[in-house]
Amino acid sequence: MRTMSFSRFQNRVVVALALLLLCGSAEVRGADLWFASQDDLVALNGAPQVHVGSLPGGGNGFAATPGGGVWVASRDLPLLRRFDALGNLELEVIPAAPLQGIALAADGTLWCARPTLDDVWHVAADGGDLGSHPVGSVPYGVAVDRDGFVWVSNSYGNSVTRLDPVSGATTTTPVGFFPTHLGAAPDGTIWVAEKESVTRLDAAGGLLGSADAFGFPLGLTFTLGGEVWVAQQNSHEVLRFDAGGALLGSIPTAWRPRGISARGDGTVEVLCRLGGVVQRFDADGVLLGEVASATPDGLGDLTGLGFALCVDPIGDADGDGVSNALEAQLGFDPLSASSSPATFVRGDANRDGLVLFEDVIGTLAAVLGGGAPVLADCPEALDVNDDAALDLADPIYLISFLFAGGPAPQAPFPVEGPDPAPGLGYPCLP
Ligand SMILES: [Ca+2]
Ligand SMILES: [Ca+2]
Ligand SMILES: [Ca+2]
Ligand SMILES: [Ca+2]
Repeated sequence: MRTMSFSRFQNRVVVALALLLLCGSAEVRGADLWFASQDDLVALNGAPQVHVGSLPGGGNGFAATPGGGVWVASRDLPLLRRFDALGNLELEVIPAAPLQGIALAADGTLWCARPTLDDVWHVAADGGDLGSHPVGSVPYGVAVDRDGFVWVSNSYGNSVTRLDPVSGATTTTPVGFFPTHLGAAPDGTIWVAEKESVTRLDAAGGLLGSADAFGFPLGLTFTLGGEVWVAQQNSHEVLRFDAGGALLGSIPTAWRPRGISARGDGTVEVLCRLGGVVQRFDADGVLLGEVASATPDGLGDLTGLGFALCVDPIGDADGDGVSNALEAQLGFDPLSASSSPATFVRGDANRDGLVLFEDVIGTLAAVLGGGAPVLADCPEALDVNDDAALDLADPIYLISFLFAGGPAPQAPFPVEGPDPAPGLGYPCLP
């Protein structure tokens, strides 16, 4: 009797815990933005924010993972933690020294700057120690570029080190005074925030140029639209640059902006540490709204867009079949499967995935006004030569390809994909 009632009690506890877990997971759902608020980890998916768990010693370096979780390096303690997309603590590693910037590589390993050891430390995806490489004096920021090279700013050495992770070879480029955070752009250039300037390097470490920035720039991010936004903590503004390094303007923010990260929907969020708000801007710099938070902080990739665009452009973070870089180029969200361009095979009139003689008939019928049903949803697939005109040249092109060794249909072909130039020609609906 006693045993039975205890077991019923146990069942109720299990059900209650399951319900609690379900409610919690529904709120976090792979954060759009991760950051630290004092000693808490916060997930922001619009408002309200969710305080996920505690971050002993605060949070400094952040690296969102493709799975929706995040690595966090503590600000005050030698402590590295990884949380999954629901905010559950997955891993806890105690490094030999406190960490500063951290960055995720395409293979899932993590690179961490260790200022007091003058090195960069390599951590396996399971938290294992993969060794370290000496860099310059007091390393601060870390970035991984699209080719897998690791970049480290040496804040006291006034230089940037490029590390080949395979051979361990390094090259070092002198830059401006007190370089801090840095990032590798989608085009492979390296952007470095310094005490009074922003410096650009090419993919080999050559100096491309430097812009004055007297507000102590710190965080920087690469937007979906191809701009570079840099938070200036002392002048309370964000500088906007084009990909070539030209200054486009500045956006006023709340007090002490430090962390900044672009989202896959084209917006950008700024952590205003002393203003006590996270501000969200549209792609033109218009303030869309803000969420109050106690000393919001965190540098690095807070959303996962940096990883998707800059480290793993050929990957498909959201699994919708279109690569991260192509989605960004077409204006879709690389982090959301519900935002995807329609895909098709050019020349495939009946949309069965194959290009055969029946597609010649379908294309011919559509061009001659036969009213093939496909015209309603994907006329772009019928524009076989992709010249933004539907005419007899298209079925002729297809016949020539299928039966006379003529050139293949233009992209996307033969693998299904999105229209590479959707601004021209015709629509294609999913
Ligand atoms: Ca995708
Ligand atoms: Ca998508
Ligand atoms: Ca077909
Ligand atoms: Ca055509």
